[in-house]
Amino acid sequence: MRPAGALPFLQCLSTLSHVRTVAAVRRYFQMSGSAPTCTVSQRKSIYVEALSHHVAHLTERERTLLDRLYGGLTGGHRASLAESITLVETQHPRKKELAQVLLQRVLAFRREQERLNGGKPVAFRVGLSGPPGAGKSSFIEVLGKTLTGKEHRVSVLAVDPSSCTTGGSLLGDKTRMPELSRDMKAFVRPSPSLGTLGGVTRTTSEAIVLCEGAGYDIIMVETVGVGQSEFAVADMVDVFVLLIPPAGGDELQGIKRGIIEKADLVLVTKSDGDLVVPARRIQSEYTSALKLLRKKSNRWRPKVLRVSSQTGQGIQELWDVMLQFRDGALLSGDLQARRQEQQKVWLWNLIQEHALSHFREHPAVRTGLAEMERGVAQGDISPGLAADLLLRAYRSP
Ligand SMILES: Nc1nc2c(ncn2[C@@H]2O[C@H](COP(=O)(O)OP(=O)(O)O)[C@@H](O)[C@H]2O)c(=O)[nH]1
Ligand SMILES: [Mg+2]
Repeated sequence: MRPAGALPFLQCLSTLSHVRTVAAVRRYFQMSGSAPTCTVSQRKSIYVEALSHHVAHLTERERTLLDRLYGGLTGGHRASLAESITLVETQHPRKKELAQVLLQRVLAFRREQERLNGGKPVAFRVGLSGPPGAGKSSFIEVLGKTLTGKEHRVSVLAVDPSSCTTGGSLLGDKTRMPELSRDMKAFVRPSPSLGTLGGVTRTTSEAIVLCEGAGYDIIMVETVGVGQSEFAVADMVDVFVLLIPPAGGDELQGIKRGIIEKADLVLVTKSDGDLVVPARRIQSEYTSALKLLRKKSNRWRPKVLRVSSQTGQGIQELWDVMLQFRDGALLSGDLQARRQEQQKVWLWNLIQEHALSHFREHPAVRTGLAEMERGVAQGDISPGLAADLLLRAYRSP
């Protein structure tokens, strides 16, 4: 098994240029090729070697900055965590490299904690999605407060696709979590308002690692059911929860079928006052709908529960169900397997993103792309032939 540290390591490759690192990288791949003879500790030493070249090029100021962030973060200081997340969110090339060095150190720290924890993950990652206004932030606030009351340390991260395109926010999370934001055992981080959705989801994954390194044992990621963000979030958490409000006539509409399939739990929100009756109806609709869907796991049947953030009804029961889910998944190894699979998906997402932008930026491709697109759209040339031609231009030196 390749350690989780391989991911930031591979991210480093794209930014490293000097010869000695390239040599280390080659050795890494040669060793991986001869996998049976390559021990885990040999591989680890290669990561360390590649990274140390990176570190060797740090200026004194950069080194001091990273030491300060690492020390503060692993010491559980919120300000250091916030600053570290800002570092992973940066678009600045050099700072991006520094962020990778920091992440690699935090990953090593977290792995050590997992080892001390009997190989089990040190934090539980909860993804929450649903249409705007479903009551996600209100719910996170109430659940978060319940958990900090039980001595958990809770962090809340947001992925907001609208903030990427318009700079506006559909989540409006900070303002809706006034109590949790003030709670010393909680850390609430709004979504960055710049960048692409791909970039934001990547930095959210990295922010999860940082929060775990800072000692938060419950990580909640909030997103809206708009664009593809909920699929990205489902791929970075241990349990994925869909929140549905009890309003409107055609409730099942507007919620993508694919995302219902991804849900481990469905929560019907606002089950209080006049809304209890429609909430019950929606609960039974979803319970039947889920029965028709393909089973995601043999060990877990998705459940539909009703909650109210206003009265607190159902919150404790929901948390008990989440713990049942977590404990079962830990015992069977499903949780660890899911995380390993997510790491691989993530690796391929990054490769696709980089490879595609490399392709698009190739001079010959840039010259021919618009013409090919026009030709394909008008039916003058088949998409297959156009792709062949562009790829040939890309491959030619
Ligand atoms: N009656 C009732 N209203 C709620 C409840 N939770 C949230 N709301 C209301 O629903 C609206 C949207 O809530 P919010 O948490 O911001 O939803 P989000 O967009 O999904 O994060 C707000 O006006 C809340 O006051 C609830 O449990 N009961
Ligand atoms: Mg919200």
